[in-house]
Amino acid sequence: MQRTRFVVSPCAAQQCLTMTVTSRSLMSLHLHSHPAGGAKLLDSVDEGLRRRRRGGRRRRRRRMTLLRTGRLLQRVHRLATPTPTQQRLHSLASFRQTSSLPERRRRGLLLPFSLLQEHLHPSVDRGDFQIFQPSEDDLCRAEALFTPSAKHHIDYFASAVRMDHVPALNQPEVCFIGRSNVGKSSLIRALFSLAPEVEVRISKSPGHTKKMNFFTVGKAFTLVDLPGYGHRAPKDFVEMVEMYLQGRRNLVRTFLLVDGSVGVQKADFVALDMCEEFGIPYTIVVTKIDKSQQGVLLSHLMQIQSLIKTRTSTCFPQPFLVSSTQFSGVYLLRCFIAHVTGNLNMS
Ligand SMILES: Nc1nc2c(ncn2[C@@H]2O[C@H](COP(=O)(O)OP(=O)(O)OP(=O)(O)O)[C@@H](O)[C@H]2O)c(=O)[nH]1
Ligand SMILES: [Mg+2]
Repeated sequence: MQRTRFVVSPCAAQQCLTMTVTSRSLMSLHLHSHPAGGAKLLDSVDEGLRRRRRGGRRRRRRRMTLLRTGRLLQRVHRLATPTPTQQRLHSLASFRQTSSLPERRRRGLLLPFSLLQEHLHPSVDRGDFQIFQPSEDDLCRAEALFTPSAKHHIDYFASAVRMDHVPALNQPEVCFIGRSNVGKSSLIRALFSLAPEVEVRISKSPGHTKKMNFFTVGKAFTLVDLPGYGHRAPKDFVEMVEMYLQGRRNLVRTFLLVDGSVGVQKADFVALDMCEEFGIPYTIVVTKIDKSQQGVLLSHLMQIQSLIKTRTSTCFPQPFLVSSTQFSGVYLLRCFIAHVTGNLNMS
């Protein structure tokens, strides 16, 4: 029971009156006054208590109303304020969001080569650049795989610096290799743009990714961000990455990234020869296509195409063009990953 210390003003009791009362009934009354005033005092105490109870009820009711209003306002505010996920979702994260764009811009985002080819001489064979041609329905279905839900978690899983530290996962795996700073982590971040809570760290300075970082896409597949080779590569890079590429049983595709603004570099030839030597299926991805002029990009692309034709046997004939900052080619690559990991039958 709630106990209240109650003091009646001296004008009623002419003396100070201290009482101990409960909120429901008067429990005890200690009068420090003349006994004759007792009845009068009791009346005034009763009246005081009643008023206090009424006031208390009113105050409680007001408090409850305020609380309820407060909670309601909080809920409205919560609904109106975007969640951290919504806040960080890029406006082009989803392929569907491109539908409101002008046709040419949309085509450039979905099939970057389609715009580039306009600058190609008619005698140049375009076939090898358009082998993988998914329908919009395929793109949609692939996107669903890259969209997290309560039953389909997309998450960072583990990091490893040695082969005996890599997580034992059975689902198909794809990995990203390339020179430091070529844009591996940025590309993974763009692929995961529908799950912005997945943290993929990127940096302007080369050699940022030091470990093999594993990301799981539900039970469908795993995506691995590898450290870069070349400038500021980790000391144990060769041992770490070579062992992984050779020894990973569930690795179904390696994406070898080449910087579209600088073309194939010496270190890229070494990586390409390594993939050939290991006999692993790999695909070349040309990054940062937003960075250079179209003529420069086209000449680099022609160089890559001739390289694939003349020097490779396990490389997919079509190079993929991407810009992780502008999302060009990202939807197509999502679809290709879904396809090579066995999660998408093309329509
Ligand atoms: N303009 C442009 N810049 C990009 C693109 N992709 C990546 N970058 C920039 O390139 C720099 C390196 O990107 P990262 O993704 O960290 O490169 P990385 O290959 O993971 O590098 P390491 O982890 O060091 O091997 C960052 O400053 C990115 O913002 C792109 O498509 N366009
Ligand atoms: Mg990185």
